[in-house]
Amino acid sequence: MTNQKQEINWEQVQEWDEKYLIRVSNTQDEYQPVPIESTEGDYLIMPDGTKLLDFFNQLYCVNVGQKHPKVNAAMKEALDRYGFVWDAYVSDYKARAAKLIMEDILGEEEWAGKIRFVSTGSEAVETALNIARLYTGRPLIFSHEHGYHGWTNGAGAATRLRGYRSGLVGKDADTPPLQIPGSYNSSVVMAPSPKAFRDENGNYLKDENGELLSVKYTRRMIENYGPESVAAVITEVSQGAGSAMHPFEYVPQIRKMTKELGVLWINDEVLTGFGRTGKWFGYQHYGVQPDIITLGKGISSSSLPAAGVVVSKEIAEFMDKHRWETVSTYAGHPVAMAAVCANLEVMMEEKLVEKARQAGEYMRRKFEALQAKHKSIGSFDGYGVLWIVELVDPKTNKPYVPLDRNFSHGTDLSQIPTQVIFNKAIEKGVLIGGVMPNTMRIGATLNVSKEDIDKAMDALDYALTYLESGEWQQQDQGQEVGQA
Ligand code: 6DF
Repeated sequence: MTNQKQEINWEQVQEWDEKYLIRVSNTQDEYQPVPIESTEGDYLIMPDGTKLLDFFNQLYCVNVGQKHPKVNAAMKEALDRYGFVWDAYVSDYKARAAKLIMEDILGEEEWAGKIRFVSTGSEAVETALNIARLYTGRPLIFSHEHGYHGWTNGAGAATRLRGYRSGLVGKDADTPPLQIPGSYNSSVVMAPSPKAFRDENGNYLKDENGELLSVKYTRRMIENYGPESVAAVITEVSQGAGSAMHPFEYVPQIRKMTKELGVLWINDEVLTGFGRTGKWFGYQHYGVQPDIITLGKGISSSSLPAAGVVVSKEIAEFMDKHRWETVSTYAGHPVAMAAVCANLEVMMEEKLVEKARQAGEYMRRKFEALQAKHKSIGSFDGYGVLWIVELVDPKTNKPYVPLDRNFSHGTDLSQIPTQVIFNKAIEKGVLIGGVMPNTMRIGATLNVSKEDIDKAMDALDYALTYLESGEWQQQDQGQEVGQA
């Protein structure tokens, strides 16, 4: 192959893409191809040279930025030595990746015992649920409304976002969402979201002891099923796909409750882990320690698929004494592990967790200024490079789409506020918006520049002005009314 960049026939590429690939969140008719020729830092580059500033950070998963030179070099070096050996074999990369996470990152926390690598976040959650059930000998898992933990059967049962039940969009707006038969299973119980217990002003309701009613109700449900049947409660300290920040006291109160009831706490850090929130892991904001955490996304900054599960010392000791029939072909893939090592070393050498915390403080000030100008920003919250912006109709101060997170994409995309924002901001070369109808999910690399933050916020300012004009709204929009 010459060094000259190979000419790619993008028309031919798009023809094959449209002809042969199964779509996921759109019907074939609705599908809008977005060709990306290459990536750089916080940017995606289209075949015509258009540069898109990615303020989703893909799926909140490119923590050190696209194509980081040290990560790419490490993968190339590993390719000089490996092909592939499966998990039964020892590689220096896998051992070093474990050491970096267990000693360099978690070494000062007495809870962490051992790690198991897999390839995706869903696999990490499957592994965590299996280990919790094996360790406790109990079947039930408690999850939460609007939680997202993956798509595979066990993880998918703990996920409760209707939009992920592949709702139909556009011309089939009145068609109920496709439910994957068997995707709800009886071994997972859904506890209420904190948002289910708020007063008319959005304040979170508490009992006379200061316990959030959502925690009190979760406790009541566990007592109803019997703690002796409950293996674990699984949470996200901040719901990424569900696009929801919790009241600060939620996590500490859930942890207190699980200890009192004698059930394990699994905190799903696939999305919030590895600096996303301005700390190495999201639970570290709340002064608590979990029994199990799940890892993915930022573990390699998505340079190659990698994920994992960290269990407590007590659970690790139990697993050491038992055989466990499980295999994942690519678990601990040596080249993926090389990417993990380089990715984590970059985060430490470049102090990216602290940079993410500082970026978060800057973004908070930018959101405050935007909210002073735009009444459609009902609220915003977040930390590091993980932010949630709740949109409201300035005329009513209520969400534009009343059904909100129990929404199933059952309406015209052009009437979904976060899609309206997306379509306007992209005119300024910025990708920003959300997967929930009324709530924007905003992310960036841990080392995002102030200039890029300013560019994204200017594009958001432009898009919010259009949103508030109401020019996009169809007058006969008869939305069914439902609870958020
Ligand atoms: N746990 C959490 N997030 C996750 C995910 C998984 C597990 C999805 C892809 C997402 C995130 C943001 C917006 C929209 O995909 P996977 O199997 O590697 O990981 C499952 C807390 O957020 C995936 C979607």
